[in-house]
Amino acid sequence: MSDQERTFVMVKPDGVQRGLIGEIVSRFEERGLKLVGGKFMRIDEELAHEHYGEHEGKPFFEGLVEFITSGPVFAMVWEGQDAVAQVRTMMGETDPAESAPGTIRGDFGLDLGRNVIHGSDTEAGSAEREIELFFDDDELLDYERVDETWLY
Ligand code: FUP
Repeated sequence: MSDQERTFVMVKPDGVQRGLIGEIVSRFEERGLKLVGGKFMRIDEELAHEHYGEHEGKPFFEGLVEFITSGPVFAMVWEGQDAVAQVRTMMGETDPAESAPGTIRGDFGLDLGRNVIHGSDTEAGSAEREIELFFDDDELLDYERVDETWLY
C-alpha cells in the first residue's frame, strides 16, 4: 500500500441532470478508490471563478461559469493509490469526442462544453487546492474500507 493520495472529483450539472451520479460513483468504488467526502451542492459565481481561475479571460470562460453554476453538482473526494492520475485516466480526455470508449467522458459525452465530470489534474498541489476549496477538514472522513487488505 503506497502512494495513497486524495483527489477532488465532481459530477457536473449535465451529469446530475442526466442521472449519472450513481454510475460514476460506482465506477470509482468498484475500482477500489475510497470515498472520503461527498456533497450535493450548488456552485455560486464566486466559487466558480475561484475553481476555474486559470481559465479567466479565455473565450470559453463565461460560458463555463454559466454552465457550472446552472444546477446542482455532486462534489466528492476519493482516496487511493495514485488516485489523482487514476481518476484522470478513468475520466478520459477533456473533450469527450477524443475520449476512448470505456472512459467516463468517452461513454457518456459528445461535446466539450458538456463533459459530465471534473477531476483534479496531476499538477502538483491541484488536488489539495480543490479539496480545500470545496470541503472543510471535518467533512473528510478517515476510515478503513473492509476490502483494503485485498486491494493492496
Ligand atoms: P479538464 O481538466 O479536463 O476538466 O479540462 P480544463 O481544466 O482544461 O478545462 C475545464 C473545462 O473547461 C472543461 F471541462 C471544459 C471547458 N473547456 C471548454 O469549454 N473549452 C475549451 O476550449 C477548453 C475547456
